[in-house]
Amino acid sequence: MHPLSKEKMKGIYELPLIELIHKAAEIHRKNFDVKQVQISSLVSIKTGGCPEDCAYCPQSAKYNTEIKIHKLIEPEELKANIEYAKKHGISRICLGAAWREVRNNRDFDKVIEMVTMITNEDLEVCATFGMIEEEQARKLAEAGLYAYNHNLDTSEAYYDKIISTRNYSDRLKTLNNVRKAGLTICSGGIIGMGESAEDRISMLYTLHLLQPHPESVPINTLVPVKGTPLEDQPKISVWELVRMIATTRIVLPQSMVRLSAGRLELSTEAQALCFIAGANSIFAGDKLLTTPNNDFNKDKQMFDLLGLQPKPSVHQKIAEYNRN
Ligand code: SAM
Ligand code: DTB
Ligand code: SF4
Repeated sequence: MHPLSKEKMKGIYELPLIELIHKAAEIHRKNFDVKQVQISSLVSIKTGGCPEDCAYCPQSAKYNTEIKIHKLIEPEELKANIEYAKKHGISRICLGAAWREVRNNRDFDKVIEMVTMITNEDLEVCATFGMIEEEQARKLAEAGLYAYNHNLDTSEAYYDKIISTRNYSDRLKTLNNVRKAGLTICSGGIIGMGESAEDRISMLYTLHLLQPHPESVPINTLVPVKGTPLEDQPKISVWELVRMIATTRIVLPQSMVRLSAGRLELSTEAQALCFIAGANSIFAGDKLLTTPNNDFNKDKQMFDLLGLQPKPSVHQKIAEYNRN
């Protein structure tokens, strides 16, 4: 796909909602089996005490939040998560650590071990560990890492309203390191932090200019957490979320669009609209990293009601192909 101009992208974002949803649904159907939605789970392997000051984040050491801080877990502790994932159609496990950047120390050896453990079970592993050098990303790739998550979060113009301890170019540099190491990229953002439509379009434009496009694009709605600077941020309308998802689907047609944080606030009807508009992944399990998430059984009921199926991991698809 030739890059679109920013004006063209703005035109898409501003389409009458019903037309936007139709257009996105058509593009979704062209590129994916619309019944398949990937179920991912999150594991916070190191929680809290992060030196960064991201205004949305309960894990920043700068804010007084009520999370349970812990140092890096041991690889064995992941066994239960792996078993649960395999039993419940979860095909990707995303490991999150509240680090500013990856360091070459004992903890890094442990995460390498974790990545190998999960990959050996034919699950996709994604990691979100903050800034990373190409060499470190390469080591994770060699251990089997499938994707690295590093969100742009918002536009470059709005970035310094949200984070002061790093800048947009640091973010883009990490994404470039991840790509050079041969990993797939998971990068998206958060809506509902007080940003304008222009900021949302700019963020999508930056993602759209990355070549190849990020394979995975999480769209989070802010979960306001007590103690963070954004704790009193007003809720956004579900229609804004649907508009964002539909635009993402159109401008990043082959990417997995992840209906991420904020799902707990959504009705089944609202989630169905998001799937129609092109979302094809969710985080499941009763906890995201530190905040609550939808009940797994309710999600299962939603899948049954809407006729959705859990999408297998790439490793499971290869294993299936080899068996036949
Ligand atoms: N420290 C790493 C980093 O910043 O890349 C990884 C962990 S961080 C928690 C991963 C992503 O979670 C953030 O980029 C942000 O998009 C999302 N996130 C964190 N807190 C959130 C909140 N309260 N509401 C919505 N999304 C949130
Ligand atoms: C992403 O974009 N959203 C997920 C995952 N990538 C790491 C994290 C959402 C975290 C929400 C706040 C919390 O639970 O701490
Ligand atoms: Fe740290 Fe990541 Fe939270 Fe920012 S989003 S404070 S870098 S854990």
